[in-house]
Amino acid sequence: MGDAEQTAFVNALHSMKQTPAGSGISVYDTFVKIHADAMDDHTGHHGHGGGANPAQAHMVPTFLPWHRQFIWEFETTLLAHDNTGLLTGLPYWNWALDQGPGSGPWGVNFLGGNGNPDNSNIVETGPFSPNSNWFLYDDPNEPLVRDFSQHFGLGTTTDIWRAMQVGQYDAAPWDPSASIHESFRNHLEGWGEDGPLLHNLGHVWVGGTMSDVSEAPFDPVFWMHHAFVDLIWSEWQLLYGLDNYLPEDMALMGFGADDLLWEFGVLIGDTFDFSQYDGIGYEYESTTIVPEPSAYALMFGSIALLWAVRRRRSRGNVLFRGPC
Ligand SMILES: [Cu+2]
Repeated sequence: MGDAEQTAFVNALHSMKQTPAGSGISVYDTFVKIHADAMDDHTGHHGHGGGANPAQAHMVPTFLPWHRQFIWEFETTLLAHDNTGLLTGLPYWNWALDQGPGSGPWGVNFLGGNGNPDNSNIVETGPFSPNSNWFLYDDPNEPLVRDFSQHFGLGTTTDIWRAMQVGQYDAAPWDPSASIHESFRNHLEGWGEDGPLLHNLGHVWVGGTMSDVSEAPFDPVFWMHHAFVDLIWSEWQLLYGLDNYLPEDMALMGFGADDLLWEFGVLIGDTFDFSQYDGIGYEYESTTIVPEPSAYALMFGSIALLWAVRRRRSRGNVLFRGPC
């Protein structure tokens, strides 16, 4: 992403944050609230159960479809708030490649850096600091907080490769205890027995706002993190099949491909083909075939070359998600 695109991204986010939605909160905050509310099913019960409207966002097979639809709706809204026409889609944060506190999203003109440990880890640099009026919707005094981990690293290309070896989408009991050797979804979501993996590591590593599930999308890096998680799922789908989803219908009430993602009013199965989305679809720059681990690291290292090639393709009507 060039400087001008980064600025366009920042400005579009602020435009969403300043535009009121019908609910009395802003367009941006509406998305934060959808994610917070997704912890509960329609009866207000925490976690997933057998209700007609189960909680589908986390710790269940629909983790990937739910977030695919969620960031798609965010992305199309974001593009409507970009008055430069420079944005082609969400950027993604390739944390396997950009692991340092000074690389990837963390520029002073982009998402800002780590929080200040001497001031409650408040993010004081960049355009999402208190100076830029970036506060949580339900607590107008609560700023963005980051606490880059001293204890955990981010997922690596080898970690991604390991997840890619799991050819089965999910496994009973369809929750965080599903074996990461049998459940690609749980492996990528990151509920490892020995500590967080991949998606969860991203949240834990950034820390602060990102490590609180009811606030995480308040940190704009959330969208770039989930775009990369979605990229990994999309590459898995290209290896194992777009419709390769579990559980089968009726095996777990509310989680079959023919069931509804009820916040969004689309079928779970409607999210599988990312090239045909809402009649538009999207694609990622740098889609790769998964080779052996050593070659995979090499591939990620040389991805800039692939981007250059794919950049020249006609974009047509398709949204384009590139690296940040
Ligand atoms: Cu989430």
